[in-house]
Amino acid sequence: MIKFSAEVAAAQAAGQPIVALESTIISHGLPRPKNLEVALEVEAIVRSAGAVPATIALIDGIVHVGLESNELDRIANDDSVVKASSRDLAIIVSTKKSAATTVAATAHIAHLAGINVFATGGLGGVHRGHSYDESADLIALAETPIVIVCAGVKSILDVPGTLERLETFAVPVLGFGTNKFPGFYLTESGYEIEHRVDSVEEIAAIWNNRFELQTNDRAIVVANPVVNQMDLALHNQILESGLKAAAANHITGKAVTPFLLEYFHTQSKGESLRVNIDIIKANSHLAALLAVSLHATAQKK
Ligand code: PSU
Ligand code: MN
Repeated sequence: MIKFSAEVAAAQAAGQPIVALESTIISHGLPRPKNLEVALEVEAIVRSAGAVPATIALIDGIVHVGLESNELDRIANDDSVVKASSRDLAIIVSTKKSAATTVAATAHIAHLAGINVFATGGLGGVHRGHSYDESADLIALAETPIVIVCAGVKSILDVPGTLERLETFAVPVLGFGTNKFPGFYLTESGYEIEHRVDSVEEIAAIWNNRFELQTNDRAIVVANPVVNQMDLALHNQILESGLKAAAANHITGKAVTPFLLEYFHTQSKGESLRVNIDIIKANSHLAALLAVSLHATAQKK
């Protein structure tokens, strides 16, 4: 049921390090035409760090691990591409539709394909004001052994609520070079995290030790703070008006996150877009370095 791109198939045959990349960022997170440009740049960043990119999506009902350039173009530009989380996967396959995959769906497929490092922008989590609205990303993190590099959870969410859920699900959260939990568009969310790592080798060691301890049945979150954050006052002002706009427009379900991201990008006149792109690039680079390090430790064993 899985089709591998030529590049990913070759990497798997040769045992090279691979980084999974999600596609909802491309289809529903970034505006056209920047989305395709960024998707290609992110893949190039992974390659230049010594790993092979595997962007994951469903095309005409087939699960793709690694996209050829025409397939990436389709995910970026075809209006019929829907946003698929874990629960949608079998339905999309049955109906032969095309879909971009969220963190939850991408993590699941990456694990199926034997990939253990994954880069995204910001995780989904508990929504503000509606704590019953919890991203399926959280459940996927609780069920999928994979390292996910992100810039924290999206700042549009209930950050402390999400951190508490990650604790409940026993998902370790590692701050990369920091004890401050990053806030997606913001370098710091205002919440602390207990564990800090300063190198990919430390993450690789934790990953390997989890196998020995058999606590490796779930994800590890690596939280990588953005270097040049969005202007704080602008961020807070747009967040407040964006949440009101989402309520006024009766935006619900899986449309909430894309609505708020787009609201930010238009209201900030591209400032949040600049930050979002920086985040995705930095996380993909770090994920690639980690994949290379994990690969080296696996070979030594
Ligand atoms: N990170 C970004 N942009 C995005 C997303 C993450 O920088 O668009 C996507 C991911 O696919 C994540 C999804 O899984 O938002 C969360 O959606 P929801 O809140 O509906 O679970
Ligand atoms: Mn939701």
